[in-house]
Amino acid sequence: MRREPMKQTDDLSKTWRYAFCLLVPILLFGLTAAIGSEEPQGEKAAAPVEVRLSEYAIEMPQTLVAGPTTFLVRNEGKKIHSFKIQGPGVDELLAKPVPPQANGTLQVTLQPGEYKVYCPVGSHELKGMTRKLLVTAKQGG
Ligand SMILES: [Cu+2]
Repeated sequence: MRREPMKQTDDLSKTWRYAFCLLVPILLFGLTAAIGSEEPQGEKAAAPVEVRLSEYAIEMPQTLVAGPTTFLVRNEGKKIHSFKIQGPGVDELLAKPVPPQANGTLQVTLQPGEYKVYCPVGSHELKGMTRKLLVTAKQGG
């Protein structure tokens, strides 16, 4: 019987090639899974919308995109203020008025349309603490 001297090394390289072929897809899959799992978070948790209250004005964006929205309301004035929003599907008021230099948050789900935002404390609305907010439909959703 004749022995084949090459067979041993040939088998070894085959084993290595096999292991390599197995390893690469596992690594690639792990990488893709890691990247993929981060995407939905950015889509859902939109950054809070900042609202600044003072005597007697409300500062905030004029337009927003529809969807779940958190308003971060900062009272930068010297008097107690609050924040109320009324419009399509929404009639919400801060749980409690915001003392000077304090914050409050209000979560609502905005629909496309026009909203009224104002401070319901005393006659602050008449003094200027009122404005309109335009909500536009979400793009590509
Ligand atoms: Cu006010």
